[in-house]
Amino acid sequence: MKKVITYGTFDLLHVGHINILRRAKELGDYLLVVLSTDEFNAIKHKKAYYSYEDRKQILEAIRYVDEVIPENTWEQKISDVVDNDIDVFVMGHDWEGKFDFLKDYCEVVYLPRTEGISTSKIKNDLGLKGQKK
Ligand code: C2G
Repeated sequence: MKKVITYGTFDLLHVGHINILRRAKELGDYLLVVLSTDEFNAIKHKKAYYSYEDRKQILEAIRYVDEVIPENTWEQKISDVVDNDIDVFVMGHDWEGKFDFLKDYCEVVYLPRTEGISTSKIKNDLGLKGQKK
């Protein structure tokens, strides 16, 4: 079984998220999503609208997603890949090059982002400007 892993906050779920999850799943048989906790989001200077538990439940309802586990630190990726027998690491190309250290442990794939949509854009368009991102 070819196992794929990806990471993110996945707040205010939109087609950009669905597109990366679908394409990630297409690279294997099993997709593990490592979901940023509310505490880790604070470290990323992000504030999700939905709690970790709600974002986890939403992701688990997506056909492409097989498992969701918490992302608590920047440093957990090597152990996540090794401990879960991961074959492919996938991220959007806004992260191009940032996780190449994982090439010692698995294939690393950066996929094009979906243009014109983002959680920040949704918040801005809804007049939530100035809210903590
Ligand atoms: N994404 C995309 N197209 C968009 C928006 C997001 O392809 N229009 C992708 C991102 O490139 C990322 C994934 O969707 O691969 C999740 O995006 P975020 O929830 O914004 O995650 P991020 O804050 O980038 O977290 O340790 C890694 C971090 O947790 C990544």
